[in-house]
Amino acid sequence: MEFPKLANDLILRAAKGEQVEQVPVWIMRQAGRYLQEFQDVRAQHDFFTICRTPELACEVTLQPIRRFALDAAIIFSDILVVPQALGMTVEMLPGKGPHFPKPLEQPDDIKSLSYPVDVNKELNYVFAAITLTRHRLEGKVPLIGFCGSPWTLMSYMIEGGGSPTLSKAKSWLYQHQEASHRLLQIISDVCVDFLVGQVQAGAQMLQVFESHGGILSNQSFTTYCTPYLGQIVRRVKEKLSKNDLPVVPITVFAKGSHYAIEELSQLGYDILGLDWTIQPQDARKTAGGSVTLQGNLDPCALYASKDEIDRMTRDMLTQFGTQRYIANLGHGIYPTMNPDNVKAFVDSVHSISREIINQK
Ligand code: 1CP
Repeated sequence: MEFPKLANDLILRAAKGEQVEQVPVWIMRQAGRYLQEFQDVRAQHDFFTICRTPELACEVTLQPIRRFALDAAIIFSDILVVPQALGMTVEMLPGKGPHFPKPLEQPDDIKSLSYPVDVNKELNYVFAAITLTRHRLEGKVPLIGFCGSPWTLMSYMIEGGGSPTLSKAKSWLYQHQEASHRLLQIISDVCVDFLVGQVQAGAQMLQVFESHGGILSNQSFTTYCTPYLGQIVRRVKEKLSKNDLPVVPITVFAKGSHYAIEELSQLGYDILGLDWTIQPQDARKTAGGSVTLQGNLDPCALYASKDEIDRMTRDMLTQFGTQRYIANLGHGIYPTMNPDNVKAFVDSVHSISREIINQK
């Protein structure tokens, strides 16, 4: 069945480096706890039940689109659906976050993973949610699919949840190098099929979240992140074109990996997501002109007054420039954010960027 015709392709044009008349904007974690309507759904359903029920996942994906003039929707899911597909149990503890009752403790535990994974069976619910959402979006904005990066997922699978130091997962990189590469390869293989499946289901852009890259040394990043991130983008694009699927723009967001901007910009990703610690002009210089940049307002900046948000947005747009750029926060929005401030940010990006472009 055909999907409705796309009315707003601003973000796809920015991704490809085509001219835009205003800067596109979306917000990492735009569907979630800061919205009362999400809390209402969440009060009735367990987190992973929402992910696994296409009607519910679709509904919460659309919630921020109804409220704000966002230029993209991102499918409601979680990066931890991939460890689940590999046979691991993951629970979402209210107020605490993800919890793996049986994390990987030693290299031998890799054998307990269910691999290879038939993603069409194990992650079919994500594909069904994407297809449903593409229809319900009625072509208003493009739909983004996503996955976690191999290292970020490996770190959760070993730590068993969030951790400030990731010392258990990092110790594998120093004690069990061969097993680390084996695990990273297994996760990469699943990510490739998962991303291709999301495009087949209707995703019009993809993002890989390397949320735990910044905790590594530059050298560990180069050894354990870059090769797999490169492999993923290369293999996904090859498979898409071989299967006559659209070769959609792909973003890599590596939080905290300021030292890796140059290597990340050379992997074949169309868009490089930046956290708020990075100077826009430095990133532009290091990444070169052939990738689109995305980011990077400090998520906390949205606690400021609307006038301040306006001022900081103008500053950000002036520094990034208005072309080959997608506005976003430098990381996910906080659950205690006032939605009015989100609206102020989104509207500021549009009005100020139009003003700058029209002045030229
Ligand atoms: O709107 C959207 O962005 C779509 C939904 C989405 C996405 C893209 C969710 C819903 N999670 C994610 C990605 C995700 N999940 C990442 C990458 C982005 C990032 O760095 O923030 C990561 C690291 C996770 C893992 C995860 N899931 C955490 C972090 C835990 C930690 O401390 O390490 C948490 C708290 C979750 C749960 C979660 N995922 C999503 C929501 C709305 C929630 C809150 C859970 C709830 O309602 O109880």
